[in-house]
Amino acid sequence: MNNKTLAIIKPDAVRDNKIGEIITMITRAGFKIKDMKMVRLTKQSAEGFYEIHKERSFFGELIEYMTSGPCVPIVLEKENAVEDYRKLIGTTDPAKAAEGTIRKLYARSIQFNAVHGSDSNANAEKEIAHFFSRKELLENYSE
Ligand code: 3AN
Repeated sequence: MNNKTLAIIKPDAVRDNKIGEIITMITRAGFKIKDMKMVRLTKQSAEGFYEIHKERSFFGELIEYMTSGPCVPIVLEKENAVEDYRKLIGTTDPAKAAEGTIRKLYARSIQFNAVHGSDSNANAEKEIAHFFSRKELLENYSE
């Protein structure tokens, strides 16, 4: 069954001019782009998105990083989207990521790790809603 996941091309990868290369890897892997935008997160919005990490020692740095420039949230659809996209991006720490993964190719460190991917279908739904209102989601666009 097809499902959706939220990808984010993070500010470091946008700054490095890698949006196109990363999207090419995503579409070559069989994902369909259902929605996409370029936004600069506010502090409040980034804190909301990463709420689950708020007690972590790196939370402040994570928020600073995610608000440091524009990022590109993308709604992807594919069979087994959540799991397959996590495989395509590789582990959180690029030093440990498999060859050929997005993080192995484009991430600098565990902190500046180029891309995000939802870790479950339930979180994908929440994360998509964080960036795309029901009304603006293209699949709900009726005009
Ligand atoms: P993933 O992005 O692989 O799901 P999470 O959810 O554990 O990983 O971490 C969310 C984000 O927090 C990471 N993408 C990274 O930017 C940052 N992060 C995670 N672990 C660390 C760490 N040990 N030090 C600094 N930043 C981290």
